[in-house]
Amino acid sequence: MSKLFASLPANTQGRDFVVGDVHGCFTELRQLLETVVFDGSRDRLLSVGDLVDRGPESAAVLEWLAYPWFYAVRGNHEQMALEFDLADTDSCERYLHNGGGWFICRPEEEKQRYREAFSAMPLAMEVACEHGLVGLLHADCPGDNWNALRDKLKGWQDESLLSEEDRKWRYELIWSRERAKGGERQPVVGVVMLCVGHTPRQEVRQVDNVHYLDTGGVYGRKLTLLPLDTLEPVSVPVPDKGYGYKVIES
Ligand SMILES: [Mn+2]
Repeated sequence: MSKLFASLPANTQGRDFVVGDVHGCFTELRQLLETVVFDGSRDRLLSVGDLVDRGPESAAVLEWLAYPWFYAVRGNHEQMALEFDLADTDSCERYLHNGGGWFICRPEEEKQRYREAFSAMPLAMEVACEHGLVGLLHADCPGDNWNALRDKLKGWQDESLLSEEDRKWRYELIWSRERAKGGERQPVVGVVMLCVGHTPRQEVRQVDNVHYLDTGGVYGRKLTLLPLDTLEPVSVPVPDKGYGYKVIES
């Protein structure tokens, strides 16, 4: 049984950092860690999901997920890998279009190793820090209530047995751009801040108490790390890898 909601205790020894959508740009993630002098014996790295697809080093995700200091929630791209079905032409085309070629072409036994790792990624995570409780998930908090989200995810015993309604709710959690595009939402109750990715912007920005950390690294912009103590974003540029088709709003 996978654990779909994770709670991390406060890190009393070191620092916590949250990284935006990596999308296979692990070289730049290493550069970021060097920039902040990351110490794996006491610091922790948290991810808002979408570690894979489009970028050149997606296959390295297993190595990263195995690090004891690395904690990642599942993004819509990990979910696409989980739902990918070679026998379904539509799902193949959709995943290929979304940068999943690296996964689609792998032998079945390798795909299975990735599926096991992705299905073990929680859909949401919370971490206690000096500012209060911080939430992480990929796109948005359905219902704008963290306590309700926690209760719901803790109550899910088997993800393969979800009702249609719960599948829609999960879809919103990892795919929604409603708030990011100015839809009418409320601040998320139950956390001081919610860190998300999914909707790339030129800079880190905040809508209500939701912080958008995807700064379009894989689109030739930059990859960004948010230290949870200073809340001052740190970025490294990412060379343009030819995926610059996506419009990034300022
Ligand atoms: Mn995404």
